Amino acid sequence: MFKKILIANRGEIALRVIRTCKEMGIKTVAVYSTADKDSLPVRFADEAVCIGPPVSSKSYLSIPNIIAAAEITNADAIHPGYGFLSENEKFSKVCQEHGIKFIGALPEQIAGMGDKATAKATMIKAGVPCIPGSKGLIKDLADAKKTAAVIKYPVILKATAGGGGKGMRIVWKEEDVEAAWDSTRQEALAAFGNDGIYMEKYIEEPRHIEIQIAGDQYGNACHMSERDCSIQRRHQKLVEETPSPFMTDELREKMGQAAIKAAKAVKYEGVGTVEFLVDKNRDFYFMEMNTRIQVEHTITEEVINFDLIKEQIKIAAGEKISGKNYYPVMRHAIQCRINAEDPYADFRPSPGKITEYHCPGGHGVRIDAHVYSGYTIPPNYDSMISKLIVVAQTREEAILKMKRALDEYIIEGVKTTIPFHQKLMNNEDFLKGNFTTKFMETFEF
Ligand code: MV4
Repeated sequence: MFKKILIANRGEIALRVIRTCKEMGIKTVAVYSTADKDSLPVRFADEAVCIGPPVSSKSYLSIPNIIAAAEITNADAIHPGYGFLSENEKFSKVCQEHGIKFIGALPEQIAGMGDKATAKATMIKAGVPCIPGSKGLIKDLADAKKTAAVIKYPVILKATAGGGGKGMRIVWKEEDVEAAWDSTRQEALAAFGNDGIYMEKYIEEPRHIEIQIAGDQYGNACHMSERDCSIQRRHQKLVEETPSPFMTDELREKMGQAAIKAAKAVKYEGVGTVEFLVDKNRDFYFMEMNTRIQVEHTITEEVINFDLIKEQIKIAAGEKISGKNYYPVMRHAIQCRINAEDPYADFRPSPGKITEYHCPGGHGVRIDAHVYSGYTIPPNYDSMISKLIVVAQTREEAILKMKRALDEYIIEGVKTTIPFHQKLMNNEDFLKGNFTTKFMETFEF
C-alpha cells in the first residue's frame, strides 16, 4: 500500500481524499495556491506545499510544480480528484515517468476516451449501444448533408475533442447544415485546436443516467448501479440521485452489463463512470466515459455503503476488486450541490466571506464541504462550496429529509443555491420523478 499520497486538488474533494487516507493509515500532502492558504485541506493534511498563485494555470494545473511538490515530500502516489489534471493524458504520463502512481486512468485510456469519436468507435466494437450517426468523423459539408439525410433530422454535430456539452450544434433541417458545420468546426478549432466533427441523431428530451464502474489490473470489472443526473443547467449538474426514478430492474441490469463491457473494452483500472442518454422508450446509448472520481460519487457511496475513494486507492495499489455488482437495497440518496451563486440572478457567482455557517446533521445527512464560519470563498475557482447528501429508505423519505436539512442549513455572507433546492424539492414534476435534461429550461424560479 502507498505510504504517502499527494492530493493534486483543492476544496471539498481534497478534504474527502484526505479523510479516507487517514482512515487507511496513509500520510497525506496537500498542495495549495496562495488563495487557499487558509483552507481546511491545508490544515488537515500531514504536510502542505504551496504550488503557486491563485490562477489555476500556475498552480493546480502546473504539472512541474505538482511533480516538484511530490518529489520533495516523497509522495509515492498522486490523487487528482476531479477537474484540473484528473483527465490529463500528459499528467498521467509524467507521473508514470517519475515513478509516482497516478490514481486514475493510464495515459492511453485518457486519450482514447477523451477523443469522443475514438471512444464511440471503441464502444461500438465492444457491443455497447451507441447513438446512430456518422461512421467516425465527417469529411466535408457534402458528407454532413449526406449523413444527415440517412440518419434523418434533427441531428447533432459534436466536436470529437469536446465533451461535457462543449462544441455541439443541433441541426433541425437541411438548410441549416452549412452554417452549423462551419461554426462547429471554427469553435472546435479555437477551443480545442482540433476541428474533427462527428454527427449523431439528436435525441430529444433524454435523461442523463450514468453507471458507476470499477475495474482492476486483473481484467475484472463490476458496476455499482446508476445515478440520475438529469437536473442540470448549462451542463452543470445541480442535483443527483440514485436510484433513478426512471429505472427498472431490467434496465439497470442491461445498462450495468453495457457499462461492464465498456470497462472491459479498455481494460479499465480504477473507478470510472459510463454516461448514457436514456430516451422515453428506455432505449439507452453510450455518451461518454469519465476516467475520474466524480462530484456525485457520494450518493453511490451512501446507497451501497461503500467508500469509492478507498476502492480507487486499493485498485491503484494493485488490489483485486470483489468482482460482484452492487445494487441499492431499500436505499435512496439525493445530493444537492450548494454553490455560492445567486439563483435569483441567473445563478451569478457570489464569492466572498461566509460570515455565519451552521450545517445540518442528524440521521442520514452527510455534508462534504471545505467551508467554515469566517472562510472566504476565492473568486478564482468553481463556485461549489458544499454537497448536501441525504440517504433514506425511499425516495419520498429522502426528499422529506432533504427539505428538513436544507431548512437547517445556514450560510450567511454570500448568496447560495439553497433557495433553489428548496423550491425544487416542492416541485410537482420533480416529486413525481417526471424530468429530463430539459427540466431546467422551463423551471420557473
Ligand atoms: C446529445 C444529446 C442529444 N442527442 N447527443 C451534452 C453533453 C455531452 N456529454 C453530450 N450532450 C448531449 N448529447 C445526442 N445525440 C443531448 C445532450 C445534452 C445533454 C446530455 C446530458 C445532460 C444534459 C444535456 C443537456 C443538453 C444536451
